[in-house]
Amino acid sequence: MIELFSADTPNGKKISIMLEEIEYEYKVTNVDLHEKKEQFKTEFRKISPFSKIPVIIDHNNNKEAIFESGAILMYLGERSNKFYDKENKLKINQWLMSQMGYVGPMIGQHHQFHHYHKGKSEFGEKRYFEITRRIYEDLDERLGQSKFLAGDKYTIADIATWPWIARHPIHDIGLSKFSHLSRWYLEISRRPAVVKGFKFMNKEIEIPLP
Ligand SMILES: N[C@@H](CCC(=O)N[C@@H](CS)C(=O)NCC(=O)O)C(=O)O
Repeated sequence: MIELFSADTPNGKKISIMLEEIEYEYKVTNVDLHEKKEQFKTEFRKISPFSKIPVIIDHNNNKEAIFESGAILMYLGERSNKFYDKENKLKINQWLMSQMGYVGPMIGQHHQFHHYHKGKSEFGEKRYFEITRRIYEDLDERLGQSKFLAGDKYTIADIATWPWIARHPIHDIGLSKFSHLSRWYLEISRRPAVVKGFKFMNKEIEIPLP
């Protein structure tokens, strides 16, 4: 059994979707990031040095806590032998690392300036709006050449990126204007494991359509 320490965020959803995809049994422990600020509790910091979700503990294998969503996806991909083909590892790693180092952090700033704290910084709003638009354009271009991010097959790179695009209603970029990105987004949205993993903390929410 895998224990998943998480919250209902794009980084959190990456792991619930992966666990659903590989059909591993898992138990979710909610970490209240806002009211109780449980990420800063001493016990949690022992398994997450930067006080961040997601974290997993694989009770059937190494029993060691694993933090960082990219590292967790690689671990689960290797352990299950799914969505992380050895022959295509170099490509998958590039698209996964781009998500980890660029797509997620930049869109995350866009959420802060454009959605959660609008009016606080004109510079921040403009900067991250533009960067998010460029990310949509660049992903659209890639997905015009390739079925999935790292090639013909759905991989952990798609699993890492999709939950960020699933917040498109608050981005105000207009996902439907990007035909290849929309095609990829919709195709992944129809996967039963994605539908289940998306609702891992809130059964009421629906995947937003472009
Ligand atoms: N690079 C990390 C980022 C994780 C992250 O930013 N988690 C956020 C929620 S999406 C968090 O735990 N924030 C709490 C905090 O920073 O206090 C990963 O991908 O696992």
